[in-house]
This record gives sequence, structure tokens and C-alpha cells, in this order.
Amino acid sequence: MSDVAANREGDTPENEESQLNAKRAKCDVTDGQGDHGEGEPACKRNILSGFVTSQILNDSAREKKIFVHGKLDNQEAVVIMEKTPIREENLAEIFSGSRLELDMRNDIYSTYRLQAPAHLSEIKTTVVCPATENHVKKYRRQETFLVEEREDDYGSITLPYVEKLCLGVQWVYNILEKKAESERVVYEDQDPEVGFILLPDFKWDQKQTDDLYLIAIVNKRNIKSLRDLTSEHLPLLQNIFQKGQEVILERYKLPASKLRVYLHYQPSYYHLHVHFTRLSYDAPGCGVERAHLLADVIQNLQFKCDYYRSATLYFPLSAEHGLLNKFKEAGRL
Ligand code: M7G
Repeated sequence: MSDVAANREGDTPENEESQLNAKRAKCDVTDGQGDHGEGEPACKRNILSGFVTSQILNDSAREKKIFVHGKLDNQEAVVIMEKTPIREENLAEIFSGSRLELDMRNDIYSTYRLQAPAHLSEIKTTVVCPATENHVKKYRRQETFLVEEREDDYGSITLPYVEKLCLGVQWVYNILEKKAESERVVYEDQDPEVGFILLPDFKWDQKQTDDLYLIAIVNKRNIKSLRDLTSEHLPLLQNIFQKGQEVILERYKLPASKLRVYLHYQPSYYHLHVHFTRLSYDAPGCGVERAHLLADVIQNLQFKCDYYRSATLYFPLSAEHGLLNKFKEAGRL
């Protein structure tokens, strides 16, 4: 482990989070100004030119995605790169404006290497910097284990872990306070009790609706996850469900029957949010072991007001996830 990461591990989560926020704020200021005094607009500057790769955390030839751990300006960083889908509206330009080199020809079959115009060969890139050890673990390919969490396990194992060690939610507060991504907000209900902000998940580049992915982030700050929900939250959940679907129909022309609306348990970020993805898109984390349909959540709470407080819940955790160790230490795995 690098010194930087080792030092961070020794920090308290509060210290770590405030240090990260200070660094992020610094980045936001410089990156938001448009000009860096070097005559180059921030949005055009290649901050990755100095990236030093230390390891590949995960990659998938099928999904055309790679997760890289390394250093950026001497800070730990994770870079996620993903080739974007070929869109119908670009076909004419790809056919007419590309360089084509023949690989092989056989009977009626031929394969080529096609070099599309630069603006049509973009790679969607996400940078997490400074990245914590938990980010590195989150993105590293690992074996996963199914964990059983009984009601009492939540109080004795999960909650203490969540309160101390999970990933920070400053990015969520930045969205709620319009300090970040305000131009990306698709819908906002400002009600303090049942309100939320709907915006594109950063996994979605919004270029096509085939992989539509939005998240609804609730205004209330005291609901960590599905576990905290009771029938008292039904108006909030129903509001998100109904308005989210209406807005997506109006804006993206996708009816409710084409959407998968769900919550993760465990989430990575413990501020309640709901995922809206296109049903035909096999979104990461939409499997039965982690995703709980919002429609089912609403029904379960209608049947039993404290359903999620008392239920035994199952979820997958990766081998290096800190919570998995806590379950092991408690003899629950
Ligand atoms: P989750 O269930 O807590 O964790 O969902 P997961 O990442 O393991 O699925 C959080 C969701 O928020 C994910 O779908 C993330 O892609 C998304 N997300 C995370 N961050 C840090 C951001 C961000 O800064 N902006 C936006 N728009 N989405 C984010």
C-alpha cells in the first residue's frame, strides 16, 4: 500500500472527509474558472496527461471498460474509462468520414479496422481524485459473498460500520445545495419532507436512452438506506416513484413499463437515493441480490410499517469490503 493511502487509513473518517472536501473545493475553484492562466480553458485541459498507472483494478473486454488505479499530481486516483455506444444519428458520418483498413477478406466476408472521426470515438472517463482506499476496493475485481443481515446484526455490525467507515456523501450534499451538477438537474421537488432531486447518474453520458440511468436523491438527510425506511416514509417514496416516472416519460419518452426503479442494499453511499434505469439495460448492481424494486418496497411498508427495520436482508459484499470483515469477526460468515 502506498504511503498516501496508508496515512489516509489512519485518519478519522471525519478528518479524511474534511481534507478531501478542502481538496475538492480547491479543484472545483480552478476547474470552474474556465481559464487556468495558461491560456487553456479548464474543460479542455488534459488533467490525465500526468496520470501514472499503478494497477488495473478491473477490466472487461465485453463491456469495453477499464478501471485503473494510479496517481494524479501525487494523489491517489481511480480512472474509469468506457467506450460509448455507436449511435444511429452518427452512422452517416462514420460511414463517410472514417479511415478504413482491410484486415481480411474471405468469400462474402471481410473485416476492417475503422478509424472514426475523433469526435465520434470518445471514451467516457470518470476520475475519482483523491481516491480513498475504500474507492480502490470498490472498483477492484473481487470475489463476492452473500451476507445475511438480521435485525440485530444491523444495530451491532452494520450501523457502527456505516457511521464510521463508509464513503462520504459530500457529493450528494453538493447536488442538494446546488454546488455541483446544478445544470444537470432534470427535476426538483423542494419539499423538505417528500422532495428530491432527479438527475443523471454519472455512469450515464446521456447520449442515448438505451442505457438511461438517473438517480433521485432525497432532500431529507437522516435516511441512510432501505433499513431506515418505515411507513412514515411512504409519501416520500410514492412521490419519487410517481414524479420520477412522469418526468422520465415527458423528457425521455420512456413509459413506466420500460423502467427499473430500485434501491440498493447495501448502497455505497448512505444518503437515501433511488435508481431509475432502463429495463432493457443490464445496469451494474441491478441483480436480485442487491436491488430492491421501489414498487415492492412501497408494498412491503404498506403491509408492515417497520418491515425493513425488522426483516432479515441479504446482500453481496466483495472480499475486501470492510463490512464483510465485520460480519466475519462477529462470526456471522
Ligand atoms: P449506490 O447504490 O450508493 O452505490 O448508488 P453504487 O455506486 O455501488 O451503485 C450511488 C449511485 O450514485 C451510483 O449509481 C453512482 O454511479 C452514482 N454517483 C456516484 N457519485 C459519486 C456520483 C456523482 O458525483 N454524481 C452523480 N450524478 N452520480 C454519482
